[in-house]
Amino acid sequence: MIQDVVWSVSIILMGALAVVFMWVATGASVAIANYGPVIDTAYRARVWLFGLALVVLIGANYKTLGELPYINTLPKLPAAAVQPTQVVAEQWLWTITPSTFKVGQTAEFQVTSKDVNHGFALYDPEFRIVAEVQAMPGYTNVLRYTFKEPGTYQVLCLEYCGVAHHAMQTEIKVTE
Ligand SMILES: [Cu+2]
Repeated sequence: MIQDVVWSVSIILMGALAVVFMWVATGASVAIANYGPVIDTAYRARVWLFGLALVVLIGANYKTLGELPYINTLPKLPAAAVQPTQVVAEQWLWTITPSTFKVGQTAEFQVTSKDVNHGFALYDPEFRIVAEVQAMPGYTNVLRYTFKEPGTYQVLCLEYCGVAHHAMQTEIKVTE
């Protein structure tokens, strides 16, 4: 539902922008006439290139925006291959169920928030960020990650969410 609204608003705004560009481009052709045939040709080529870019960009937006939300485009894996994992963010803690995994297991994090936007960020045992997705109230964002090494992974919040944002942290244990 909200996706349809976003989609319509985007199309209307892109259309309005296109009209403004057309208007400017049309007005510019009057001034070009004073600069002789060489510049005239260059400007004409530029108008055509701009038109081409416009068509390509509108096409690309039409193709990709229509596929939101991206969960619908995730490849279908057999149910046994992924471990559904609930991630609920709230000021200022994470609730992750389950929070222990085995090496080679793929977690399908289903990430949402009880209050404001948070940033779910997963760090490996060397504290390198390996996965990240927004935690948003009213949405469930899906993120898959296959654990490649054992140890203690950290989950931190990457979206400023209030005074204790920096303390919003938990752990995920991965065993052999
Ligand atoms: Cu935060």
